[in-house]
Amino acid sequence: MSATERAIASAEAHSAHNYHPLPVVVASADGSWMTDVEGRRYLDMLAGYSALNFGHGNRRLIDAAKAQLERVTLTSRAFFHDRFAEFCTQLAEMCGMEMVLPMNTGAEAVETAVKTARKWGYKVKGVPPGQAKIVVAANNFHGRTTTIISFSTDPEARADFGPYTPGFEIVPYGDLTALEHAVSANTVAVMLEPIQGEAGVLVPPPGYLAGVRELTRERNVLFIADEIQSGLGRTGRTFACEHEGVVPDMYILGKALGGGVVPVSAVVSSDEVLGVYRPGEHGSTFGGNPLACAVALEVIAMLRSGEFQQRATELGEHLHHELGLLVGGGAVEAVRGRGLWAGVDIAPSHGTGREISEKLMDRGVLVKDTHGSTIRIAPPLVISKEDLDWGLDQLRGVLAGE
Ligand code: IF1
Repeated sequence: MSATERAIASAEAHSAHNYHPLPVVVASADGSWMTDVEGRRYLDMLAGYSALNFGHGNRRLIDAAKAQLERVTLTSRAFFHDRFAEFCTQLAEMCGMEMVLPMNTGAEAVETAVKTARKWGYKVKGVPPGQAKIVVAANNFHGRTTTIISFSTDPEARADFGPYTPGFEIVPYGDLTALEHAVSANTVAVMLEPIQGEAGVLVPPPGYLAGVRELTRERNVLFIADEIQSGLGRTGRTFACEHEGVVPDMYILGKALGGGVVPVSAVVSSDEVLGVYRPGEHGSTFGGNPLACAVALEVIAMLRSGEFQQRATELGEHLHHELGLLVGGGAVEAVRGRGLWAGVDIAPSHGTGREISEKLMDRGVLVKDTHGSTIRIAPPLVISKEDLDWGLDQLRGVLAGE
């Protein structure tokens, strides 16, 4: 058996099979490239589902983490620490908001957003106790906790995990009329991905996000934007909402906020909304820990320059131009996305998303399929144009059956 086969067999024998990874065993990574246990190199065009916007082993992030590792890594929130205030201040400032509640994973931040919206509904809006409703979109992906999958429309994500958490309404993504009918007196929030990632990088119709903003403002409902995957430079802006000139009442952030080094997530909103909490009402052991704050502060500093957003815009235009040329050639049925983020629908005649992903792996490119026939392309924002073009050449070769 090869080193790869041995590692996979052992992993399969001793871990739950809740994933079906491509048969590659990564041993090291740098920038946009990963190296497996046998020394083979792969261009990473998934970037940890956008957690690795700044690439593997980003010098600034590693140095920030190393320095903090030597100082203090965890205090719990029972005490303050000397990175906490600057993290919350700078993150709130980047979002144009006032207050932060730090967590660790995206799902934890989404759960925090749900709890916050409900508490705001009862304490501020005056919704009767236990009656709060939150409107979400069909084909959403917000994480995998029991409450979050309770409002999923994906049978795989829901099956056998009941009983489900009540209090959610589901409307078609992009449909403002349906949304208007769903919002009632007891609606406390509308929670949406500004671009639906897992659904296949679905960009909403122009004007949709602005319409959601207007409707929620009119009806005194919180507009919550889950920018865990779409945010922090991926689409060419700090936040995907910016493409429509929209500022939500609350951002949910994660993934790239920790730079792919440590899990960092947060809910960011106003004093009115996050001011509903009293001590002891919510929390987390690791939320806002010194190591997370140190890395996230470096991420915020890097985003402040605008260079990553600019790269995602310029290289994203190139990416979408090249992918667009494939549509109509028989192998690619549609391409969607924004910035350095694309969903490519493969014609069934040319294979499933998984089959294309495996063929790309054989050529040294790593992507992830979703929902059968779509592959997602989301390289680190530090990818060079040469590497991006090389990756596109491999995709063209696979689709041409070379
Ligand atoms: C897996 C998907 C992507 C997210 C949005 C919240 C979360 C995610 C918009 C939860 C996480 C991850 C989860 C990961 C694969 C990946 C994923 F395929 F599952 F749906 F990116 F599209 N909101 N997405 O995209 O954040 O708790 O994971 O930190 O579960 O396999 P998390």
